[in-house]
Amino acid sequence: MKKRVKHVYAAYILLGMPWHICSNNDATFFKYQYALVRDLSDSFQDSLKLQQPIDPINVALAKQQHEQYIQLLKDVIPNIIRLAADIHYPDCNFIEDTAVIIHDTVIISTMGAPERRGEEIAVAHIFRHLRKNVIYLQEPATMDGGDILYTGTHLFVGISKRTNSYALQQLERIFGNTLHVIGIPVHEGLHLKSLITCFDTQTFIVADNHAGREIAKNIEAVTNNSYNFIIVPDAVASNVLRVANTLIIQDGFPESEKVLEALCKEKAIQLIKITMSELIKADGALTCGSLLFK
Ligand code: CIR
Repeated sequence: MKKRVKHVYAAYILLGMPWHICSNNDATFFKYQYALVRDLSDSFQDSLKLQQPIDPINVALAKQQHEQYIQLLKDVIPNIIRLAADIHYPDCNFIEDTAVIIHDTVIISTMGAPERRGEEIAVAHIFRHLRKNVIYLQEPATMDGGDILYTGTHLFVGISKRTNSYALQQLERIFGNTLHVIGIPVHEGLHLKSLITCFDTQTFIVADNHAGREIAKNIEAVTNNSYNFIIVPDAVASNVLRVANTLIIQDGFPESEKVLEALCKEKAIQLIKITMSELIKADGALTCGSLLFK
């Protein structure tokens, strides 16, 4: 597998060869009507962190970066629903973790970190108001939305520090008749999507590290090689956000940017870069700042 991934990577860099042409279905799959976002809390300095950053978080700058992210979403998604921050929840802007949305069904998380439990209340309220089919995960299941990777065919569930196998079982019960629900162990980093995200419905962007390769290998094995993998040298840069014909990536990772630029050029996808330096310090990235749905 390692060889195949490397080969694909090299092909892209050296030859710019396409091996899968993006279909219109991809643009439809990633076309959203709504983005649910939550403002960044004044208490963001106290957000959970896998390790303390060398330079402390600049909360004012974090707010600016989060604001830019929301403004960017406004350009590509017609309706933005914006929740106010809650000072009691320093991580509340990372709204992706509170829920998983598959068509009209919304699974409300019991988040893996006890400090974050309660953030989901305001989110569930919105989805009930929108008349979605709201289902609450039941204890002892814990789940963070950052561990859920959905491609339309497969629902990959990262079994991580935050999401456990009880959550996998419950998701299998709910979606197992219509989707392949597959558990993927996550041995490093915070979430599955800290290491792998969708470029399109057949192509993943994966971190070039041991954990990223293990995940890619696992996905290849369980799906009988159904997906392509594009590896990027910076783990943080593996978290990209695809919306319709646009790919949002993180600024500041030039080597990864080259790979993603070539890919977008080849597939006629618009590339937009955004700086997330302060959110990264709290292990956040691009997907975690919104819940996107139709
Ligand atoms: C946490 O540890 O829960 C937050 N500081 C970061 C959550 C990032 N969430 C995500 O990528 N889905």
